[in-house]
Amino acid sequence: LSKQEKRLSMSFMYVTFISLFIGGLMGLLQTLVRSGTFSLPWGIGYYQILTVHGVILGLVLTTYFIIGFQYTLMNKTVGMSHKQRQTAWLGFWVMIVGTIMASITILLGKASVLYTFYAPLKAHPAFYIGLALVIIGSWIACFVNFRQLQVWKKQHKGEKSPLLAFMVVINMLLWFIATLGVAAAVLVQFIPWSLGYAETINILVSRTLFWYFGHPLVYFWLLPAYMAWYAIIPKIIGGKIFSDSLARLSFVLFLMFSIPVGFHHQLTEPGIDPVWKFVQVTLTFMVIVPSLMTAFSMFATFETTGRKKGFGGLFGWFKHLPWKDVRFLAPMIGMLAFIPGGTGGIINASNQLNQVVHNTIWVTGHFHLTVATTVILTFFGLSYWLIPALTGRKLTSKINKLGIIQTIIWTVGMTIMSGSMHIAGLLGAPRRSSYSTYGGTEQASDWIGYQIAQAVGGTILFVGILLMVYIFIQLVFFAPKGEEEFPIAEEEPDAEPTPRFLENWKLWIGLTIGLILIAYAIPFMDIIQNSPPGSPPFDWPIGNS
Ligand code: HAS
Repeated sequence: LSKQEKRLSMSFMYVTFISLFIGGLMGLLQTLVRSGTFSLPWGIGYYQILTVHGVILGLVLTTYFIIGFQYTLMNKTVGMSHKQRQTAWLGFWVMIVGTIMASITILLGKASVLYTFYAPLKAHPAFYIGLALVIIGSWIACFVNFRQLQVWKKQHKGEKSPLLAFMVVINMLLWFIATLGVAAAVLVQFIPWSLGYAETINILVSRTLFWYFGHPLVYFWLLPAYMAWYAIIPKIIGGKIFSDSLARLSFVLFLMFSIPVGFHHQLTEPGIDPVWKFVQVTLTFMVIVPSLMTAFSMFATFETTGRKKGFGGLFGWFKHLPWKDVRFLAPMIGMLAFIPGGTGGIINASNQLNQVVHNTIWVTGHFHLTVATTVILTFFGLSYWLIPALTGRKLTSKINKLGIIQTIIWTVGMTIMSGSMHIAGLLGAPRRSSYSTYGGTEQASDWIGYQIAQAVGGTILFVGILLMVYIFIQLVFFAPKGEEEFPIAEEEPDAEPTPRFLENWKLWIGLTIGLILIAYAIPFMDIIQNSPPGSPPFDWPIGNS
């Protein structure tokens, strides 16, 4: 990687770790408020900090880390031209302007609309314009990545694209197609409404467009973790990629099935025909398949590597795993967390069970296991070698030890916090509520113990965040200079050749669009036709209604 390429990726990393600190602090404050023992000072609102927490960690940290990491992968595998780098910088600055605009409105209390920001909650127009800029900036990153692979393909006619480049392009395609929905809501509904050009807004349309984006968003977070599991972890444990074809197929399945499933977030929502909810739940169960393929593949990688190293017996291979290497341990705990995290997802997606858990703090527990453990621990695991590789330093054994302590703190804190969220949710405790005792009602007294446990877990997690930020500073400024290994695994030498159709982009994009039309076209038209008078979908300018 050239110096300029390293600087580009690092800029994204700085935003990531600043976000981690700010967002984490807000999380700590929330758990303290919910414990019933703490009130926010200086008139700061609960929903204000909840919005900062969700937007900064769920949207800003993730997007910046992912784009920065993916640039590194693309530059390493297929290269980046001068012009592409300049365009990438343009995307970065557009995203920064948008992020600053949206952050200021939230901090001033003018956009306490939560990270899902759909109507009827309304924010200052600068919040939506900021969001639109972040989306546009990220699209620039998409097109830079697409172009990088296209140029490489032209120069390597007939060759199979490098696995990691293929995966990045899938993730960016998924992001691009998904963000079209939220961009439409922001541009056509929210900006005119918040500026006062429209008097009303169609809430169901705004929520449907949000969830069209909101579910693939979670796979946009997950896929970079899967890139690491498929193609980086095998190298760290001294093995090879189990199957290039299986890895590509699972990514293709994510592209096709992660988008037409948004209704599983709207199962309790009136105004959507149950038949279409059923269709989308069926598709949700399809998107579980590539995760099961990934689980299979990971076990296969661990076992084959162990057996090659001579570890026999049913579980002998387990011993060879480098448990003391934080580059392995952190993502591995992430994988383990995905077993209950994914199971929780399957529970959420099942209609009857969703009636029990929807809008309870169980859902918050679910996404703290998935995004805030599986994904984030994998991102931390990547950072231990990625940051020094970008800053020209070395991961020392002392930092490695600190990393292991960080991983343990995170695991303990999250087990306590997310575990009590799951239990309190089953007892009926609502999510997104600033109340803790509900005026002393009997039912709330069942929850309060778990809410205190959440605060204990949240405090432990905040210590973990402080330690991670300290590690980041060490890796950027103080670790000894040197060359850190960039671990990309190779395929097994005797692997079957990857079938060519897996790179048939027209086929996969065509099928994706087809599935989206099947899942959304008719119900979306129904929603618009059945909207009550006075709530047209796009009431703009005033008077059209
Ligand atoms: Fe989810 C709500 C369904 C996965 C994130 N989800 C959310 C929300 C977020 C979120 C943020 O159907 C809240 C949104 C809001 O604010 O309202 N989710 C699913 C399903 C899956 C799923 C079916 N979710 C995720 C992932 C997320 C995420 C991934 C973030 C990264 N989710 C739902 C539903 C709701 C929901 C409903 C709405 C609830 C409501 O009513 O509001 C599936 O993708 C899960 C499939 C995963 C598996 C696990 C495979 C296991 C693997 C690990 C193997 C381990 C190894 C280690 C190899 C089947 C791959 C072994 C090693 C040894 C040493 C033993």
